[in-house]
Amino acid sequence: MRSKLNKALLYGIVDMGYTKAENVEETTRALIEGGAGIIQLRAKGSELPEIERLARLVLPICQAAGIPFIVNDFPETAKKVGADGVHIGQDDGTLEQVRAIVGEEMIVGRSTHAQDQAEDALLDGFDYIGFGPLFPTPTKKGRPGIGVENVRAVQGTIGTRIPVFCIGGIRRDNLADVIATGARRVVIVSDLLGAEDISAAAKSVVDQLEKAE
Ligand code: TZP
Ligand code: MG
Repeated sequence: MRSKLNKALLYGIVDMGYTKAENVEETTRALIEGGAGIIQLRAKGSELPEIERLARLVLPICQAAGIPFIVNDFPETAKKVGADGVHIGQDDGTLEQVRAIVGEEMIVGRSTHAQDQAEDALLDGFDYIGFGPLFPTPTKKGRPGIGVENVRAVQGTIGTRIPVFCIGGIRRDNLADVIATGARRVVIVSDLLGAEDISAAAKSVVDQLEKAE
């Protein structure tokens, strides 16, 4: 699955803040149909049994498509359902602590909010990073945007070693500008999940990212 991770340009998040539980499968399929190369389940505030239930819905869809399925925040749940990976934040412990739960094979990603954190994540041995939020976003309330100043440097140093997914406030209408600052992979949540045609929206993003390569 690490080789599949390396191919992913668009990281799709099935975020329960924007998706009704009954639409989880449909949303997952639409993101994948549009070209998302990796999918995360993000269910802030949901109880663990519900996260586990949703994960068991999303996982087989990702498996059928041959792309990695990542659980946000909960290594035990990721392990229990047989996910391909887990994503953790700066305050969610060390890679060692997570590896003790999920083992060596699972993909482990880290959120980073500054260049030094991105460098640390690479040195620690994380499989990929999220870098942002580039811009303030309602999806992650209370966190300031870090701007695009360091995107080119992070992409050039870290992004040549592990995937760097820029995140936070990226939309179809500013994607060209974000790509122009050096981004080559992105996470887009609200602009895709709020789109009338999620699959077409994702496809337009992937098309732009492919051209940037
Ligand atoms: N981490 C940093 S920003 C963010 C997360 C999960 C949310 C990105 O969502 P959106 O709607 O694409 O700004
Ligand atoms: Mg987290």
